[in-house]
Amino acid sequence: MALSERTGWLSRRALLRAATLTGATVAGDTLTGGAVTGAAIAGAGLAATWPATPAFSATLGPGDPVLASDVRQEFLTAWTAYRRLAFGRDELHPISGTGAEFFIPGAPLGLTIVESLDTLFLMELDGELTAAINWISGNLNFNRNANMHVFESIIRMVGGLLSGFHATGNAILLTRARDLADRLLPAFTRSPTGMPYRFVNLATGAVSGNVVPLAEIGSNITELGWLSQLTGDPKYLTAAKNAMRAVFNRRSPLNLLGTSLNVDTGAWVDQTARVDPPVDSFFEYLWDGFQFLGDTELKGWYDTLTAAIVARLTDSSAGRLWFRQVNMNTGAVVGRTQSELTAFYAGLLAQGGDLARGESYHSSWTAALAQHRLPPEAIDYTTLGALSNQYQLRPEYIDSALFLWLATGNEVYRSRALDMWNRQKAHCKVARGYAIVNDMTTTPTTKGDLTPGYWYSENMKYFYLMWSATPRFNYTTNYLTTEGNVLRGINRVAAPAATGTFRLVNRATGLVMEVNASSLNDNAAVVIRANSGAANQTWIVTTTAGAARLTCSLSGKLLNVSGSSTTSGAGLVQFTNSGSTAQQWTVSAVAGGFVTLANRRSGLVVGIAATAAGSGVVQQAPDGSTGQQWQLVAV
Ligand code: DMJ
Repeated sequence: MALSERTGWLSRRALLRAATLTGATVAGDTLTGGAVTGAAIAGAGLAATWPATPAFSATLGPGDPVLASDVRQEFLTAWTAYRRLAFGRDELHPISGTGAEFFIPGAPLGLTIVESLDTLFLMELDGELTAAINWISGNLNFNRNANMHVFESIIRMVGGLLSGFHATGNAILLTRARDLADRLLPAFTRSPTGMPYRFVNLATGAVSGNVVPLAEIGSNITELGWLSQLTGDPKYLTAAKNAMRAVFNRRSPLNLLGTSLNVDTGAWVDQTARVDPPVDSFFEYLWDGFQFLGDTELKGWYDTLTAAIVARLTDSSAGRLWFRQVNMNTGAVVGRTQSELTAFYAGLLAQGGDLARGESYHSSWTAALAQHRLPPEAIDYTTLGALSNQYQLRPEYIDSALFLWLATGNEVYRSRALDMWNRQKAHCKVARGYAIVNDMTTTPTTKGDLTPGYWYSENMKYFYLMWSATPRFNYTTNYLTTEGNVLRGINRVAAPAATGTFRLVNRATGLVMEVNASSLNDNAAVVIRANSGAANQTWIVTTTAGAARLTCSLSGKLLNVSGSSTTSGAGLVQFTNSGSTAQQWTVSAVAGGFVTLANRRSGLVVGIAATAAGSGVVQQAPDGSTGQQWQLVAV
């Protein structure tokens, strides 16, 4: 039985309470009053109806609940660190415990929130998704008098918002995506060639940066095309298609493309033909424009250019397939290196119909990986030696493993993904999640202080999809963008029945509330501890007489105020249920999606006695500090 038909283990699992997503929802992804019109889309040269082309048809093996849970827990650790320390900032710096901006210095755009939207949905972290959407609704503002990087904005922000809209139907996400796209559109419309400039001032529309690599010119047709579908306005799709056509029309007599163009003059600046970045996803979007939008002209361009790549760029080293760099006009070889990012091409070749070459190319990267702890940023493929010892938490090898698995059902690709999962855990893990690696040859590896936004959108989603068998994903008809944003194939099914089991993560420390040592006994003290994922760190929240009870998952005993419960400073214990008000808590939301837990009898609030791991939990007079605030993270 195909994996997409099996959802049994998930529905039996203890899962989170289904949260109500805020904001208006829109049925079927179609805005009321702005419905997609076939005429508008046909006018832009595309099929008038949404193509239902099944992308994948292989029979898939069963999910692996243990691995899926592991991925989810690791994601949660990183996400809760971001929630506590950098919520709304573009990216988390997990080592210093701070955040920083990716796009505009001083102007947080919540990149990690946007990158995480559909991953949160797929992992059934609905409460966290609500907090994310609330932040977007209240804070995300694109009216900035600053230059924005057009390519990164479209694949990360527009794509992320659209995938969130696909997952939830929340209209605010589509509104924000459209607002950003409208602000970015001058990059296309002010260009004499139709190929976009690199930067646009979001407030004024002023454009800059006229030397642009192909990935930046042509990795936008699925995001912009779908925006046209959703709004009924063809201008987004038209801009994207014109840019791709302008590039295709400048191909060499060998049907090869170079690396970068001057978008004012249309002249090639770098005539190196390559599959590597910064060209890579240009080819991906030719195929995707066909697969996702049904544009057969794009498929023709993909076929023409891919035939030339196969004829002129394929290389063999030690019997393995690689893609060299050549001059686009002469075909002369100019390089034999490979970027890690090019590993995506294995999956693209397979999707584009060349399964044998796709599988072969993934095996080449598997051989390279055998020489290193992690995939190096770049290699000399004639030796498999690293040209850089960095690994920036890149997703491309896993990305291809997912698509080759979907295409073939061959378990070797999940084995390769598992190998990468273990390597990521062994060499990239830090206390607050995962970090890029600046030097993979040291022991331990030398970490860099960054969790890239794409890690939330790509790596963790790919791993989770391979092992979760989630009913929220259609394993046959899906479409994922170059940034891993799901634009087709999310099933908006409700989360399975609630158990209301949560971890309580302290806002000040990030430590998790747990039952101390002899946790099966009455009177065991409650402390905060680093997260181990153990059952003595999870709490079942149920409502009784209008207040919450917190039951320890391991012992089944209730969180209780010890001794003189009206006294500030009294410690907390777990105790068999007495039904007393000392065992009942008022859960109140505070800013940022955190909660306070006030004891019903005393009115005092659960806080921590100190900041260290292992310090006791007490009830104290409310002081508004973050030490008295908790994140309820559904498990
Ligand atoms: C991601 O932003 C996207 O996958 C993009 O297409 C290029 N690669 C990065 C991550 O490596």
